[in-house]
Amino acid sequence: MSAVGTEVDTHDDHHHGPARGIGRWLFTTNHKDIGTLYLFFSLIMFLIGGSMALLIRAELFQPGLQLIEPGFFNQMTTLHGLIMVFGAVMPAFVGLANWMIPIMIGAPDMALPRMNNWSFWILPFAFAMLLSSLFMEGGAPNFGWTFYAPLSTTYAPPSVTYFVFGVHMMGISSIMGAINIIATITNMRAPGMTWMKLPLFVWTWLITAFLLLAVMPVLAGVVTMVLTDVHFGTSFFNAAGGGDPVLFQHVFWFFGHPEVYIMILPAFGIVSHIIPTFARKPLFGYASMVYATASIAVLSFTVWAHHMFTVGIPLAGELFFMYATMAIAVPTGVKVFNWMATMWRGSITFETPMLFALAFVVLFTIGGLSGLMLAIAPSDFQYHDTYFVVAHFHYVLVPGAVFGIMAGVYFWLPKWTGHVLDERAGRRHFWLSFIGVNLTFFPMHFIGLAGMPRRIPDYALQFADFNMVASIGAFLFGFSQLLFVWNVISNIRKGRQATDQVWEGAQGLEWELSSPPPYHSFSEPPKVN
Ligand code: HEM
Ligand SMILES: [Cu+2]
Repeated sequence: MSAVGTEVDTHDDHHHGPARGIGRWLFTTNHKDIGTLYLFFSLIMFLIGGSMALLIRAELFQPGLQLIEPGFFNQMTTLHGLIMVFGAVMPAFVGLANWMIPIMIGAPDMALPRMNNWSFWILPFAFAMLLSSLFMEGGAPNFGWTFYAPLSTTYAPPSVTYFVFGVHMMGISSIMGAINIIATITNMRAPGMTWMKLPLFVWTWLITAFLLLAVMPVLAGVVTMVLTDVHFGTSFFNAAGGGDPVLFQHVFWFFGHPEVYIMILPAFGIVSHIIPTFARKPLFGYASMVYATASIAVLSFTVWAHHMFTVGIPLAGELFFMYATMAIAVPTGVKVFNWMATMWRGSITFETPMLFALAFVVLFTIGGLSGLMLAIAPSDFQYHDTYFVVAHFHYVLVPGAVFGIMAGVYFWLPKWTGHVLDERAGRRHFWLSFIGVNLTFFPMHFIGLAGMPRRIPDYALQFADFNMVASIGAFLFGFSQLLFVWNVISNIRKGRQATDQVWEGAQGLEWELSSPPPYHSFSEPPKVN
């Protein structure tokens, strides 16, 4: 009988272990293996997307054109955005979900293991398709990650077709992953694991999976309309043919805004496990966390046109989308309050996962506050399409989503591998990332307020100083990620042995299992009292 009143039978001798060699990874249906594949894939994509960001920042280090010509700059910003969103952040969260959800709910695996294998293996093909467009005539997609029509229809390079096919495959992968996660959480919970006993990471992923199920088909629809406008003579977005380019923006952002919550809700879940562990206090307001997550997800369908305040939608529409966007701040505020209340009077220690989790709370809140500024329609007329917007979404995506993922990896990797990471290297990685990310994106608020547009390879002299600081910060941030890569690679096999509990205050079924856990985790469903 263990501390949290569960009975866990983990002896694995009657189960076959992993296969050997490349065959193991190609044909595995095991959630841990597939989790590992997703995480390694997203790390590679993060490094590719990050290198493109550094190329962009190298060009923007000084006014004038030094390194790359404007057309290639557009390709770099477009691919950077697409790769970071669909290739790095989303697969990383699916990787964490694959590793953690079954062992958190007491299930031997995901509900649909073979589909799980396919959900992963479709991704490398999708991104090979997208990246190969760099070597095609006319180059890679150059119309921004938002691929607005008519840039992506009338003026698109031939590679737009590969882009559409690539996005279709990414969407299929996400939809299959979402179905698997919903089926697993709904049907594979151990006896006694009732809904309001579910770990918060599992709740945030369940809600994220429903968001994915709702909006990925919308993305598939809008890229298909781009495809038919380009190849089959339809005029969905072609004004000359009776279509409407503004329609594109409505359909795209109906997907696009919930998409940003798909990239942050799982991180809310991760942080809600880490803060109680290192504050040595139970999470404050478990139920309100669940309801806040659900209301954020519902509200996220009602705000999409806040990306379009300047296209000329009617005043009543602007007011509606302005107030709806401000309303999202309420459940988000509940979460921040609950994390603070959990830490209040706790006996806090600052191991690397906790450092990333704390920076997540503080810097994500900064991103949220600039989001509130952007929600005010009249002032958004000034901010729209400037570097203020670039600063806003990078604060919610880099110290937000990426720091959340880093915190999760530092927290759970010792459980996955049975080896702890180098704590000193972890702290160095944290502080260099913390300084780097603020040096990069904080100055962007001010050059944006001063009017510097986004998506331009050159700019007026008065923006030079802050751009120089931002570029230096970007390189500091970029290179400090190599410390993380080194820490992971040099310790996943040779690091100091981890205990099963790993972190003293950690709670949950996953910490009942050995480190690393048996290949099939539980041979009998644990009973959760
Ligand atoms: C690693 C550090 C990063 C740096 C230094 C960086 C830098 C930049 C810069 C300078 C731009 C603006 C280019 C322009 O408008 O001229 C940009 C655009 C963008 N970034 Fe990042 N970024 C980083 C990480 C990320 C991450 C982690 C994500 C997403 C998860 C992301 C998503 C985007 C998106 C969506 C765009 C808009 C692309 C477009 O305009 O179409 N970035 N990034
Ligand atoms: Cu939005």
